[in-house]
Amino acid sequence: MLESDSRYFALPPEKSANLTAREDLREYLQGISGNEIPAPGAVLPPIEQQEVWAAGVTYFRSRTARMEESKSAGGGDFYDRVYSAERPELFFKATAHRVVGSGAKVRIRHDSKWNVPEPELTLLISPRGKVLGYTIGNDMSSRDIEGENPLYLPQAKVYDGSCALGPGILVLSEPLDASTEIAIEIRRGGVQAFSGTTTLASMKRDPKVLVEYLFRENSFPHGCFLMTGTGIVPPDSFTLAHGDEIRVSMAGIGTLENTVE
Ligand code: DO4
Ligand code: MG
Repeated sequence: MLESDSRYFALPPEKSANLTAREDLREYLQGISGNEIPAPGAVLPPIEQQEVWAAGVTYFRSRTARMEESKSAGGGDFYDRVYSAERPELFFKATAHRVVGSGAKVRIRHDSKWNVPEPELTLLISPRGKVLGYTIGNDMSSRDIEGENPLYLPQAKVYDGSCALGPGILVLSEPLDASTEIAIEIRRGGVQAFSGTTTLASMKRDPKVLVEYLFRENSFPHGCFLMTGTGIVPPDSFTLAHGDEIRVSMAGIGTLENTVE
């Protein structure tokens, strides 16, 4: 499916592999402009066989929140060190079957009591390491599990329904403007429970450098997604609850909407 100015068009699978440039998409859209389809309730995540990776502690807010949550594990000065280090933190986040699209349900772990969404600019990268486009990612995270011991990071981050991507891909090879805003709103029982914003200007790392590190000694025959880290963390008193509605918006990409199962 293709979205253009909030209008939706069917995209046959055999076409999707060949439409990688913005010009191809424009041309294709012109040819099918009569075939509009209704706006979908839930859409599939824009992923096929790619792995999803993530960068961590790329914003000061993430560093500070993590130092706070890992106090009982010794204060977490490693978060401060990774924030300042030349080498970024990169970790494996999800395979496609753990990823949900917009309108679908994300999950929190049953063995965790402190959970947050992490709204993140996410890059779609070609097998050759070229940024092809951008989407919105939600890196669902269990703060108590990560805070107990940093070696538990994969359990805090990787589980079924731990990752949302979408609503679609903004096909664009140029960098997004630093003033681009990421906004999140969480609603509980129809009432706003948390909202926050940041801009890409607050990201400490250049996305291109994150990609360069990711592709060192790693090949991605199908390309991959790279979440670029969160700059918004709710206050420590906040945890997600079942039924919460999470909306993450970025200009030019749209809104990724998910309910907590
Ligand atoms: O260091 C742990 C994970 C960090 C992360 O996911 C983020 O900063 O977004
Ligand atoms: Mg994250």
